[in-house]
Amino acid sequence: MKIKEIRVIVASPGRNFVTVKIITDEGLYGIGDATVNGREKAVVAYLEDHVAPCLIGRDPMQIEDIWQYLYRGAYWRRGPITMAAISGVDMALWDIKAKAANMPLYQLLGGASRGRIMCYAHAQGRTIAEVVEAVQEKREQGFAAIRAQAGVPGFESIYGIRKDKKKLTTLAKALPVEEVWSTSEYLRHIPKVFEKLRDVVGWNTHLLHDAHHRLTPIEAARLGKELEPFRLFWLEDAVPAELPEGYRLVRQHTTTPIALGEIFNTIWDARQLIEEQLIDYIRTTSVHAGGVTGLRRIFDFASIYHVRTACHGPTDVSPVTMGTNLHIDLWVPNFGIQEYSGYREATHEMFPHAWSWKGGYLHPGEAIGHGVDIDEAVAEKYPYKRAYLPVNRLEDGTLWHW
Ligand code: EZ4
Ligand code: CO
Repeated sequence: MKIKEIRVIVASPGRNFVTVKIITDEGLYGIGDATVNGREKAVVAYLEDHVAPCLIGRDPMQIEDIWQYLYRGAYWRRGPITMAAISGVDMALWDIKAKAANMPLYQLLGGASRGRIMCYAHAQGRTIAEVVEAVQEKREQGFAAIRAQAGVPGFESIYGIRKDKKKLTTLAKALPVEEVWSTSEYLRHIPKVFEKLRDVVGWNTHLLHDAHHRLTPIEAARLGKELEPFRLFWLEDAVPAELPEGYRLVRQHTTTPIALGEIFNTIWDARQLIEEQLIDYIRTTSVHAGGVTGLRRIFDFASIYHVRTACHGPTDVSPVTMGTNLHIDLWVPNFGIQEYSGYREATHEMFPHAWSWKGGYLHPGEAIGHGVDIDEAVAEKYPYKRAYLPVNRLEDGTLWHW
């Protein structure tokens, strides 16, 4: 079998997705996700100009060799753009291999270790009352685990929460929205949110929170400590992780479990955090951390340090990544949880998929391959639109972490 053609499809059924389609001379094809939110076209150029020409004519069964060829062979290793391109190719090749083997991907990985995959939903609101309502709504839908994000009084927009129409105009111009942030106000407010949530929902629902890289280690340590009475499932991305040893301080001060790694691209980004047992959940996901090949390596490594998996699964990773993650989730022995933000109708339409969601649980389905396809005619209806994530500033104007 030989790789005959590689198509890179960019479409925006509500948000931009970059999809790789690898077609073989035997008619089998595979699909991969290569989306980097806000920098999509860089991956498209990387794939079209630099990757595809090298792969035509190669044997698609040689997944490991192709992975190493694209990783070591580029000389310039790692980084989100390179790794998204490798991930997209890798997912498509595993899809082809599983189709050739006439098996769902999870069978090739070693078979199912569980019957269903626990996932968590997002709930958010500007006021505590709104957050409570949003969490209750997710509970009614059957979610056993819910990430709660709250606005901070006096601040217009906080991560994931936006209210005014003005912001939508800025979004329409497709430039980054600017938000304003105060760590001290946030730290005072968040424990009150979880105190109220525990009062209302009791102890049978897992509650999670994402600090989105905005704290210093000592601030994260204090937040973790103050949240201990409310028994969070985890505190996510408390501190930027370029300095992994910063997490030692967090760890020394709190028993609130720590989750990290949605923006990591390789095992090297996660190595020290895992080895020193500074985190409890590793959040790498197939589109950003090297596809099935990269993710499997990270997760096996994590398993010997008591670190469990928690694949990133926001709306900006495509249903192809979701499907791929679900096959890994079903197999991986040290599974923790899967993030699931859901998708718009147009996204489901563009990516027909065998995976399914019911209440708080997901399953990859029994289709051969990873079970996710792309409808190229539907993709044509939704052309790419430039779009960015917001940026974040302190009240004095200093650029901060979003
Ligand atoms: O903000 O994927 O846990 N989930 C998250 C996400 C990220 C987006 C950025 O593109 O933090 O919602
Ligand atoms: Co996050």
